[in-house]
Amino acid sequence: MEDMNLLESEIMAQIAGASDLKHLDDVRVAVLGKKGVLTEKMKTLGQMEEHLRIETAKKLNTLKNKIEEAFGAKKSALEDAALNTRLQEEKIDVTLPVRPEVQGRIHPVSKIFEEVFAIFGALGFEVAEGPDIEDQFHNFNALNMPLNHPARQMQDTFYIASKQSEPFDMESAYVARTHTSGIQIRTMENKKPPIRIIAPGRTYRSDMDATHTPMFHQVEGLVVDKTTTFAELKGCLSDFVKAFFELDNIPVRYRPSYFPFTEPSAEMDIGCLKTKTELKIGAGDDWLEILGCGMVHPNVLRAGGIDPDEYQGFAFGVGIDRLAMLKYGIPDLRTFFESDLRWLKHYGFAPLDFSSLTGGLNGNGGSLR
Ligand code: 2NL
Repeated sequence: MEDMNLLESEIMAQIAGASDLKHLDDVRVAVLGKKGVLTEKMKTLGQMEEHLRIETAKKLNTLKNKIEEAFGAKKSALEDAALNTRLQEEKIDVTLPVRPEVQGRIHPVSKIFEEVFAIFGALGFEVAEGPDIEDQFHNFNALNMPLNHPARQMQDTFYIASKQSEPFDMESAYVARTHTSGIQIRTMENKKPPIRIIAPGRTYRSDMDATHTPMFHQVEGLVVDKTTTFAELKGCLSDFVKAFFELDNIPVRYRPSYFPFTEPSAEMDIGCLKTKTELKIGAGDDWLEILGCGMVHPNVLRAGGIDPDEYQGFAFGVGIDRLAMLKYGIPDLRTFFESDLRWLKHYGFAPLDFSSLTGGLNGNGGSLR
């Protein structure tokens, strides 16, 4: 008995004295490990006479529980302490001004994403995200693009084998998403209307020339409710282009078009003036294609678990890289992805030049350009 009390206070002292998690674990092994003091004591039970054995076993078990509890408590105390030390050490003063010698700039693509978020945020949209690697259901089937649809053909989609070790199997393969529509399908699957989201992100197609890169950026939008109409789409998208180009009035027109996932489908153009050297947006007799849009196809609503007899919706898709080229006069798309510091210094934005509708999309003079 004496013996047991002494053992307990010794072990408790060792636990209390552990200075870090490694030290504590060494103590744990020395006490509870295969050759630990307590384990060794347990082993002696076998040789004891029955009455003593029952008595001792009870005490040892009680002691073991106490010790395990003490280890647990000490472990979380040490973890808390370690976290606090780390938080102290890694503390940064975010109110410090940016050092002028800082080289980093916000990439024009990131800047456009921010502007688009600010505008659609003010129009009541939430931002939704999803995986770059999609299954074929969310990238194609659910979007009214069945197995033999031309857009699914090998040449423009990157396919990824579902199991590395086995021969390539077309049916179970994943794809690098060719649009961000899968995000919207997932939203419909998981949430009852009203839905009002934008889905930004990287998208991938096997295509490379002066106006196409294998990775590009897109924002899609989706609105679903009982009374959503094409008129609402038109109002929403013309509000968007006016805010985006920071003009009170921009002529817009909708040309009939075709997408498998919308019916009717349209392309939206904005008025502009094209001269030999300049492109002026918002005035003139020329038109510039900006985005694709339409009313969500009933098959797509159904694939997202929404009853097309009860709900309807509109959707749109806009290329972010092209918007950046237009707004900031960047002539070659390929330069976007070359990571050339001189290019980024020329076209990039100051880190704290936030986009907002009240402060101006292009910030309050903080640009370093
Ligand atoms: C374009 C055209 C578009 C959509 C994308 C969409 C998504 C769902 C349902 C219906 Cl989940 N439609 N997306 C609709 C129309 C056009 O993109 O030219 N993008 C750059």
